[in-house]
Amino acid sequence: MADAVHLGSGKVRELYALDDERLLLVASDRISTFDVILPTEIPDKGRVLTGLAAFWFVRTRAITPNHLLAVRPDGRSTECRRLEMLPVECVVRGYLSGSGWKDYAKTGEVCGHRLPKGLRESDRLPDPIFTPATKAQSGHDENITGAQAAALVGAERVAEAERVSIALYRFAAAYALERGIIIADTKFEFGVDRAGRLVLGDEALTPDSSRFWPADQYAPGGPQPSYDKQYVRDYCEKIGWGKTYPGPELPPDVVAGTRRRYVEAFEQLTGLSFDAYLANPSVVLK
Ligand code: PZK
Repeated sequence: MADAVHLGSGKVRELYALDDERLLLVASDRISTFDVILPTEIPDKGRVLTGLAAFWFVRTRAITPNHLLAVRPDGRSTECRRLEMLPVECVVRGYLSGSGWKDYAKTGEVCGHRLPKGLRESDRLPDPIFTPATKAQSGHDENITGAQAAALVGAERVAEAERVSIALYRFAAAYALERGIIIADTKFEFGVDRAGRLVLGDEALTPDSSRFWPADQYAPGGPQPSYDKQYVRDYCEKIGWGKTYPGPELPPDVVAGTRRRYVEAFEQLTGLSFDAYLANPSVVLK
């Protein structure tokens, strides 16, 4: 880290340049809820996300190349190839939730996809849909149509990103469901390498970039409990926090319960013990 140059901060991550070709993504233990970063950290959260993303990168290499070069021994830092990132977030939805549900309830459509009538909140869609988004001025993601995405990055590139995104989602959602986790939707970020190839970047198929639901509690017709953040949300509701900055400190039992859920997601999906990952993060790469 001595000569890494800080390039930027995300809500819960830091980005550094290692050299002209390599970046370092560092996942912190910060947690956000209702778009506010809380003052209390969840120990090892960044390691869980880093390990899970690396696990998926290795297992989806036949679907798409990705930016992963190495996971550092700290378990929270990913060395990755530097790409030219596309200014479009590639969201795939397999279930009707969040802004997808809101748009459908208003218009019967999500990002230009005409959907069957009569769907309920959290219903599974007949087929997963590609619903691109851009980072708006507000910092919030804004859904856009395929045509708007094409105007931003070119029609062929969007078509390629859509095909790869849907294939990644289908693979991961089927895999996760066998292990008791519904991936309701997920966001991919792609870049282009020097050879002009589309490459998967960022952090993929984690509970921070996706909605994970416990499959054994799935009950469409309303919102679903979050696999990872439900204790935090319940606590925030209980104390009547107004969901604006600053967020509340979390009590130890909420921290412990939330950490346990992140670790459980890691262990269920990877089939590895999290202690084994802490001892040697490269276990997820085998
Ligand atoms: C890249 N971000 C998001 C912002 C973070 C992360 N492989 C790459 N090549 C070039 N740029 C990026 C990546 C990746 N991944 C990712 N911004 C640029 C971001 C702030 C902090 F940790």
